[in-house]
Amino acid sequence: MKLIQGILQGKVRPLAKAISLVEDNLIDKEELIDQLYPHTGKAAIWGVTGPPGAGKSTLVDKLIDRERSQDHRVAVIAIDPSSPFTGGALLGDRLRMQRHSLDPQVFIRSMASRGHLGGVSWGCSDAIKILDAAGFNTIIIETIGVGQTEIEVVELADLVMLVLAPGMGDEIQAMKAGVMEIGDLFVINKKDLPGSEKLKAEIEYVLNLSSDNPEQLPPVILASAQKSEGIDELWKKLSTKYQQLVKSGYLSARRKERIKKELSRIILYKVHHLLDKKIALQDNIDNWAEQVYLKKDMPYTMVNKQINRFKKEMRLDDSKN
Ligand SMILES: Nc1nc2c(ncn2[C@@H]2O[C@H](COP(=O)(O)OP(=O)(O)OP(=O)(O)O)[C@@H](O)[C@H]2O)c(=O)[nH]1
Ligand SMILES: [Mg+2]
Repeated sequence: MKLIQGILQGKVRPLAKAISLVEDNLIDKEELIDQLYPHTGKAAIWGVTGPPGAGKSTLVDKLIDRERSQDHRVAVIAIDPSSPFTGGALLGDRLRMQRHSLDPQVFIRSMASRGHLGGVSWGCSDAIKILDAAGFNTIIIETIGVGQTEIEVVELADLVMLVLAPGMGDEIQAMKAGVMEIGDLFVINKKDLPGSEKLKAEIEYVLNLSSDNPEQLPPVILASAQKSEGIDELWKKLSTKYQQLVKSGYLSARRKERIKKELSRIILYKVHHLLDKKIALQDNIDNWAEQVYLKKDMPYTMVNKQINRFKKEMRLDDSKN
């Protein structure tokens, strides 16, 4: 396939086309992904998350510089949390990193987090495979860390960087609930603003409390993306942390876990569609609802009747289920 050749050569047009294909979740993508898959596994995948406006994109922009100074090719996927129809954050993220758009070794793409079949992580995990096969050394996924979708996306990364900034008290309280555990590394951005030292101390305190191994606490780094301060330290810590993950075997464990989740998700998705079709839900649901509304049938009786009909059609032996 010409598209595959183009991707393996790292050409921008085929890349963009392939990512659109996975974004729309078209069936043609399956062959594409499977053919690219043997070429994947080389890229380092960084997840960057944190509350809105913490400075994630500005930070990513600066990290791209550091990566480029090592001659690394970098791809960024910015997950746009708005609906596919508004595209607000998309514009902000693009602007923040715009100066790299002329560099052919940097690829920046936004993906909508809502309104797509199978959810964002599906499209995103395929996009990562495409970029990986295209030979990008580093793939950065930026998501806004508030909801479940974002946590799912972060699960696609090898290493997760949580970006916080002073003056966002409520968000940080909310984040402590679930998002704190997923950070391999913490950045307190906007250190030029008051309250950053205090926030760093707070985060370290929370991390200390929740950790069973105080020796291995994730690093907390003060930075100012805007003023390019602390970027070198952050970048070095990122590299060290990544090496640690590789050496400890933790990276391969994480990747296997990811494959497990992905296979489960795809299987369940496909089974769901198969069942939907077999049971002819869409064709019958109005009628079934009417029967239940008129109390001619009870809800569970109705459901079990349909399931039994389906089992018979599929010749599923009841005793085995
Ligand atoms: N004072 C200060 N402002 C910063 C710093 N870094 C980023 N900003 C500003 O903070 C605002 C948000 O920055 P972004 O990089 O877009 O933040 P983000 O986390 O990507 O935002 P979303 O993607 O919308 O969640 C912008 O106005 C930046 O210029 C910093 O170190 N100090
Ligand atoms: Mg952003």
